[in-house]
Amino acid sequence: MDTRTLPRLSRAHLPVPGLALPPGPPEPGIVHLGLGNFHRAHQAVHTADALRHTDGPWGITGVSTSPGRGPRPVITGMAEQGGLYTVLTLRRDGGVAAAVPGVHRAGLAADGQGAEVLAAIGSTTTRIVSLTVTEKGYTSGPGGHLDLDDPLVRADLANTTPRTVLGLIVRGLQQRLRTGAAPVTVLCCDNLMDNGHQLRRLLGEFIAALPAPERDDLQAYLDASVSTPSTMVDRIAPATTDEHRALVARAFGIRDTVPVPAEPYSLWVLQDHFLAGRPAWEAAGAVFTEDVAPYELMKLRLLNGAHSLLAYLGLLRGHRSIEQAVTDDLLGAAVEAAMRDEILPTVTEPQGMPGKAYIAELLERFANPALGHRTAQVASDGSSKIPVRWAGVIEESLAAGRVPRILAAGVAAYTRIVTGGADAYDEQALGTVHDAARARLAELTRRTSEPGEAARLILADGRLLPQQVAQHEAFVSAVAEAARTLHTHGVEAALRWART
Ligand code: CS2
Repeated sequence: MDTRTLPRLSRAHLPVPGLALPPGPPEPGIVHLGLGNFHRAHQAVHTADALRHTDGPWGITGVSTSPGRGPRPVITGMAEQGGLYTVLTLRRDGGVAAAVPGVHRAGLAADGQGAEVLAAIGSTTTRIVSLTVTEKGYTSGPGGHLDLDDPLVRADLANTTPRTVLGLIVRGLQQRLRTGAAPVTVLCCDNLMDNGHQLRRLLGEFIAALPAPERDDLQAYLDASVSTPSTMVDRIAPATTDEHRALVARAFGIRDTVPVPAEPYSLWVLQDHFLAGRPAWEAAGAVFTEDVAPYELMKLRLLNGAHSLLAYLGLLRGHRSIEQAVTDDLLGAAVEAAMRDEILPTVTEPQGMPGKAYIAELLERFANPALGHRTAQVASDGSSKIPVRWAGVIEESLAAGRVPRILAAGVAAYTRIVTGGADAYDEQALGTVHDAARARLAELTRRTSEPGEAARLILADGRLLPQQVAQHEAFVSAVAEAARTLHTHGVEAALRWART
């Protein structure tokens, strides 16, 4: 189909005629860092729905935080479409629905338009600075502390044109100090445990590393006028491909260069600590509660934890998508067993969300064939995802006297993939697993070709899993044995070993 003849998405050409867009909010009260698919399918949709219910100054200035100069396709595409894009809700039965949030007022690239981003954060009309910058965007190192060895962090501490996310926020807060120090909420929407507290601690660590006069003013401002609520965010929104663009054209007769595919499920749980107001997100299904932690724990450990297992073991079995991995009987059963027997005992069930029912629902969600969620995408950045998803489960299981062997096989699969690359899985067919730690881990394991030894070296390095785990001989031996088995006999044998 030649899509060039179709009308481009605009307020006049919507995928569904008469689709009600929120009235153009007069002011972008939200600056959002991380203009990826997750934000565009989650917070933006909740905000649009909230605005349909209660009007307010809640337009969004979207900031792309990915490094690299030059035009960002998402910014250019949205700008050409008046800030619009289609959210394609893809159902398991093949049904497709379209939504157009229409809440973005401007798009900026942090790399190249840093001054504009700081001005936006500093503006008196900005009331919320929200973030979806992924786990690695927080520039934290061992123990979750600000990584002062990271050259970008060091440069941002010395320089007022920041390139890291923490640098952008702190320098933005500095601008706010100049424009009257109005209260603001910095809202973390990433898959981190206790994400509001973690962000606050990291901001504090960044500020503490600045010279005295700057440091003291900023710390006082952070303490008095900046809130950082914790949130649990959940919606599977894979990367956009040409197939999704073709689907918009075929199903709705519109040309959209930047649509977002997403599953029907969406959940947002937040603490209601907003110092300068917020959209009526509760009218859009968001849940406000003081105690977000049980929701976060359950979601990060069960959903994201199982996702990563499916991704690493799935890649080694030759699966390109999460759906293929979970519908592979052997792998699906092992991951279900890991969720039920290894992960569930370490989570507190939030009220109204029984763990067993949540697991059954997750298996259904993962098996949605319409999503095409790539294993290589979920497997990427394991060095910053595994500490969040698996470390606590493993640590608590070991403390309770259990060695979680399926998770050990998952850790082993990760070490095979990041050190073995194309030798471990079909990188050509399945895609590259990106990970900032890859070069360092390759160097660390350079002297050995024995997979068990390589796994031991990665654990001993102490960055992937905490010391108590990395020094637990029964667990380390289990990972080493799983790595050897994966290498010589494959996933089936490793899972048979893990489940005996
Ligand atoms: C995924 C998440 O890419 C990943 O690592 O596990 O993005 C996942 O799809 C979302 O957290 C679902 O809410």
